[in-house]
Amino acid sequence: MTLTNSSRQNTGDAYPTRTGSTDPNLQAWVDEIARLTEPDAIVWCDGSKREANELSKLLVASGQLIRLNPEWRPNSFLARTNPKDVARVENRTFICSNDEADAGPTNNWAEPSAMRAELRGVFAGSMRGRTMYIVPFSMGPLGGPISQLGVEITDSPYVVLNMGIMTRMGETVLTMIEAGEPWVHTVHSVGYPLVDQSGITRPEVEWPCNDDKYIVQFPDTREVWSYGSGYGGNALLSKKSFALRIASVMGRDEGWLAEHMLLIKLISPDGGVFHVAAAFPSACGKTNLSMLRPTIPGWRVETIGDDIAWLRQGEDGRLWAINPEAGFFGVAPGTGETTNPTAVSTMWGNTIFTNVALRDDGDVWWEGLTEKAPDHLIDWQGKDWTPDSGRTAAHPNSRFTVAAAQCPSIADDWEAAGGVPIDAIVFGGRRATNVPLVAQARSWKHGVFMGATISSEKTAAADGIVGELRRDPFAMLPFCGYNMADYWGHWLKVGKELGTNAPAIFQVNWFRKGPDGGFIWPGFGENSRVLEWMIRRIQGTADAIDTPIGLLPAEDGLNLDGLDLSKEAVDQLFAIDQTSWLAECDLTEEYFDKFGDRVPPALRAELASVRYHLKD
Ligand code: GTP
Ligand code: SPV
Ligand code: MN
Repeated sequence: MTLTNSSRQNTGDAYPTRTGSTDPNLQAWVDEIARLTEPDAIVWCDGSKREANELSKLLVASGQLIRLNPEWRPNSFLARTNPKDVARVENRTFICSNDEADAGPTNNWAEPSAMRAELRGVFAGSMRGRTMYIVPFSMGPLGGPISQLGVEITDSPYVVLNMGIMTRMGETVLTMIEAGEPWVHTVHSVGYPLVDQSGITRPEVEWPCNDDKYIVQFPDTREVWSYGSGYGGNALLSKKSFALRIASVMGRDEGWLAEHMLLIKLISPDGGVFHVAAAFPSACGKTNLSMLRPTIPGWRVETIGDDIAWLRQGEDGRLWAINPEAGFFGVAPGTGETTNPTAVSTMWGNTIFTNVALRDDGDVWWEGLTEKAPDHLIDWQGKDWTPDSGRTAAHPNSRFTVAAAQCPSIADDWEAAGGVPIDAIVFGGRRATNVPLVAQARSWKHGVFMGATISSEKTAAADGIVGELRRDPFAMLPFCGYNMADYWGHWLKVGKELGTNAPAIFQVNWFRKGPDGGFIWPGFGENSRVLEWMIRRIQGTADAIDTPIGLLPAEDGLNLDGLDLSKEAVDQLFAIDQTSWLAECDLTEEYFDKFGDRVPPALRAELASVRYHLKD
């Protein structure tokens, strides 16, 4: 749909901003990108409330955002993307390391100078008729010892608004850069110039983007270039591009870890405090676990992060972690009062919704928000919808963007600059079969093996066939900025440094299915039972049975009090089928072989040990 009210008429001078930077490198880079992309105006973002208000007003006026009814959802907006721009595009995501082998077999690689030339071609004039925004941001608390700075240049005010929620964004970061702090360069264009080469204008559209997309990381120079998409993980470059792909390379070089992990503080009935970091693939339950309300008496969970963690060994020898983000970009469908009431209360206002449905009363709705759907909605594509339409009202990967500070379960010290000390690391995936509800690794090496061999059914968070089983080591398949086998090696090295201070490692699976095809485990708040077992294992108060694939809860070890789950169902949750596990080992060997001799020998040894015990 085209819109008559072009957004470019009144952008540049909408609010007072600085006009440049005293940092010569930053200024030269901005000038260079402006020369290449030819924007109408340049705006240096200050991160103020006023700026966010001006931008949202602008987007509402141009029809690119819908203001929700403030009575239900103050200062909140709905964005509907182009139906072709709804998820991360993994086949257009590139790791352009100087050496192809450093990208490894799981990443798309392109030769850096050839890619730079290609990018110069697509970015040439790509911001014509638009405003170019300079978005300075900090990942992690400003000035923290684990924190890092970045700047995103973007021609999307929707991106600026989201970055204002997802990061610590604004003027202070520019001051830090001007004082000499290092920073990561990121450039983004939706790839929809409003003026062509010969000066002919075209009208603005509801969701500008381009069929041709590029999400390009240059790990050696720590730069990101993103073109053609306005969607979350493709366009909010602080998130997957910087905080995972680039940061994982920084971590490899500097001895720390950048992970696709949630972070929680767990408080036991006797007041014990524990911190857990958990990696699950996209749309496999991180946000839900980070906001979990325990069903077992006396336990509390507080939220620190829901998607990304940066972890580093502290002076005390333990592993400490921060959430580098300041907001949540969460999956809407399935988020409701019964599953994740904390998320529902977090988004009471000041929230941007993307691709959810619009209610007649000007509020939002998606599948799972309430049990019963409203009688009439406008669906995520702007079409009339009724419960018998035969299609979902919200896109399966529809999302909410909201500040972490609004979360009622946020931990008091979630912004502690030095982070929190980690007691347990958890790996999970979506597996209908084989993988038990919970297993503990016998050692750090075995834990790294568990992480390296995660498989999960594909979700709507990325382009592709939903449900297809794929390997997703450490839930980092789409996010590791270097050779995955080297990354496993890096994890082993970090474990060696940590020694006896290393956290315990566990594997979980909330998604095992029974003979009727339904999930056996009730999940959500009941996952607290699994967390309790982990803590008791760490404290040495819970027994485990040693099985070929890891340590499983002993008979009656898992607290199932008050849960309506048959003995048969519990057996199904923990069943280890020898034949299918041996077949799984064959697939693991095939998978390892893809990485040739870069696979750490310790992981091959772990595989051999699992096989040996299975055949016992
Ligand atoms: P990304 O933001 O893509 O990284 O996803 P995520 O890992 O944060 O996943 P999220 O918590 O948003 O959950 C994704 C989907 O899984 C939602 O539809 C949830 O309702 C569903 N889900 C989460 N936890 C559970 C669980 O314990 N059991 C079941 N059956 N479903 C769950
Ligand atoms: C994911 O896909 O893991 C997300 C959403 O958290 S995105 O920001 O699009 O990557
Ligand atoms: Mn994620």
